Amino acid sequence: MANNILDKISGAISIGIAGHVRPDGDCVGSCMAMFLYLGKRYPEAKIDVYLEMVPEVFHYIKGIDSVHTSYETDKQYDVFIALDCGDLERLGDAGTLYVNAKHTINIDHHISNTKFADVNYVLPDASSTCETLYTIFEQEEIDKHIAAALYTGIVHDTGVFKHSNTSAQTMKIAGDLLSHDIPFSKIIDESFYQKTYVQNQLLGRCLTESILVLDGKCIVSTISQKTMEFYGARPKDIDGIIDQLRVTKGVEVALLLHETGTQQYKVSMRSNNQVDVSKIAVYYGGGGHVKAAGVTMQGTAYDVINNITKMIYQQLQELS
Ligand SMILES: [Mn+2]
Repeated sequence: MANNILDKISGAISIGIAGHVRPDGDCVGSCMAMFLYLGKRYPEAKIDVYLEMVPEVFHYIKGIDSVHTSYETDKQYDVFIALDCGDLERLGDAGTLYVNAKHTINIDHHISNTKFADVNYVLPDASSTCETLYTIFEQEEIDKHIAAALYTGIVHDTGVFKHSNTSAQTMKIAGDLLSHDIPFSKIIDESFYQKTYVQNQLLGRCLTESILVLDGKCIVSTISQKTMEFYGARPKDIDGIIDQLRVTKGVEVALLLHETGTQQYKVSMRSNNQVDVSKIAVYYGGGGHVKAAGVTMQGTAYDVINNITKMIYQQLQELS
């Protein structure tokens, strides 16, 4: 089955490739791996890859400079390939190009995938779209550059082989990719762990100013608009701080309050075990998953913390 997925491509003069809006590592990695692979297999074809934007951290991927970030919507491709997209909507502005194409292919790993193409290849047990692609590509065509792109996607979607989607198969594939002599330490550090100086300063402040409540079961930190302005920080710069708060020993729930207006806070919540933070987020009009949720709330920081910790306390009481 896997080997036929790309059959429609042979003979295609023009091929379009796109991933989802707000591209992450797996999206960028899979689009670039496909771009490089098809470029080798079908040198006569004109291949375009589209992404809404390209995060700077993926600069090391070969061909990244040829990504199109604007869309000529009147173009018609012989084949258009959607990668790492659960549904057509996720393609964003590339959706028009996709719909206009003569043939469509959808390759993904989301269990919720709506199979919206002529040819669909979805592996819900795969860690990432990059892992899925590995099962399609001809082994002898995988070179160092394709391997680096695939490895990037696997690393990002597994949180560096940590999340529960990491399987024995994932590790085997990652191991095989290493045999292509890719700079794996550099890929992991530069695209995943590296922070800017400002990001580290904000992280440091949040950790220093954090407080423990509920007998050490809950950790809370707050970032004011003033602090954000002081560091010249963008909202993106506080990504990941909540995860560092969460791994504090003894903590069950971590809360990060980001002041986004007068008496308005964007609250991120993470739970380690039993507490369902999505219940709390939904109660206040937000949403998310059992262990990761968010909500925007009005009031002073004190009010917000009080209201949320009360609900965490209730859940902890019910569980004990
Ligand atoms: Mn993915």
